[in-house]
Amino acid sequence: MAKNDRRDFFRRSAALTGGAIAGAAAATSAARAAPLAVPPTNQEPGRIIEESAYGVPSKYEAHVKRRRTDVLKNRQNLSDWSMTPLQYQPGIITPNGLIFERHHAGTPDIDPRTHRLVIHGMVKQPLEFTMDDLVRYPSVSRFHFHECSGNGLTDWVKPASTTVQQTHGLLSGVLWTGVPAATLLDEAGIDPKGKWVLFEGADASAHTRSVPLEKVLDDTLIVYAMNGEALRPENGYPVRVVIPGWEGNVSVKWLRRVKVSDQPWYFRSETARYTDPMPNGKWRKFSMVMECKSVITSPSGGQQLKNPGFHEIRGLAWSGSGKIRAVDVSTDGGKSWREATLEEPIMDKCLTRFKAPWDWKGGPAVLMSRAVDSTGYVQPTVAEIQKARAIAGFVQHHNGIQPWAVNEKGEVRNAIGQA
Ligand SMILES: Nc1nc2c(c(=O)[nH]1)N[C@H]1C(S)=C(S)[C@@H](COP(=O)(O)O)O[C@H]1N2
Ligand SMILES: [Mo]
Repeated sequence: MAKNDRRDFFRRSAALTGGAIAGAAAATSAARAAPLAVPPTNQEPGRIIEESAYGVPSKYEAHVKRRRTDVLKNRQNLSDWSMTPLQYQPGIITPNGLIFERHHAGTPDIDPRTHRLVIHGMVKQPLEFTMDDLVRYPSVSRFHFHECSGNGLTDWVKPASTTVQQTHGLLSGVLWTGVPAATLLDEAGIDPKGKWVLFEGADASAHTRSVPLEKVLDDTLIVYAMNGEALRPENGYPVRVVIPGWEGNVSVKWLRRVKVSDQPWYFRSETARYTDPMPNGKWRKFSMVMECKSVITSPSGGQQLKNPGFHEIRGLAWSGSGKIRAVDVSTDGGKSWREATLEEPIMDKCLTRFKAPWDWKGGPAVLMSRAVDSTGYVQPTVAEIQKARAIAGFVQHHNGIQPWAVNEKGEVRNAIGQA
């Protein structure tokens, strides 16, 4: 945005916010003079504290839950996934019971007392850790987004999914706690010829990936806790690796083996899957960074605007290459854009919230968001990302701009490929 445009924009949005909030008061709440009736909850004591109970959300929030894709039919439930209800997520953190799940052969039930993790291969001294050993190491906690590279794979070309949970819900925001992988590898002593690191899971898929040593020493974590409690079984209990900003697939769950080598292993998940077909007929050799992306979570698919007037456009932006620098929003399908407000804290490889006031006139509109990260990378349109890849079947790493179409009744629907 040029300097003058920016000044104009601030004037316009200040006017919009002021005027619209006054309008919203008239449209969404009723004037009242008489005192409120005293409700029954004021007249009798509430539920008492239950001994040793693990708290659960209000029964009125029962609709807020993980769901499977509504596009693909799963017939065997072993290689499966569930998605985060982003339309109900008010902050940058996803509660543990709502973090998306993706596994290739079910969730194992691992006893932390017998679980062992080894570091071996090109190291001076192979090491074996119990869970008690791991928690004794100096620990760190970091906020990061967590996204499966298959996020959006049902909606590459045309709208198939109805809600943002279905289009973007292979995404969560998590506070991870554990030990930097560098600490453990340092202790094992890396052979100077070491260049790649293998991570292997203790599940029935024995899921395995190769990660460059540079990334492992930079910011990779061996974690045992998420959002203030032990990992949940479905997310890797008792220990997993977290590779910040990279596709979820490399963050191997139920971690049992770390091996150092001078070359990658070329596993199925890095050759037959999780890489990208390019227009020249070749496939990318490794494609692990999740590039800059954003999505409007409200208003979003399946929701309905009740009244014209003030609405706050809200959404999430993230980048595997750094921090979010800016998010622009459009309400006219990308013809014009204005800058949204980013909500602090804005952290590296983490979900960032954005908000923009919008005065809905009651007519059709197409809402879009476009994120820019700290490297200057701009989130592509769907047309641009389609051109950059050969779209055939299950294509990964979809970071195109998501359009939501609003009709005159206020109904919001997925308009990917149509706007
Ligand atoms: N051991 C093991 N690790 C795994 C997987 C798996 O099937 N087995 N799935 C991977 C994939 S594809 C993703 S997207 C993430 C999902 O992590 P989550 O279930 O905690 O969200 O775990 C990765 N790590
Ligand atoms: Mo994934």
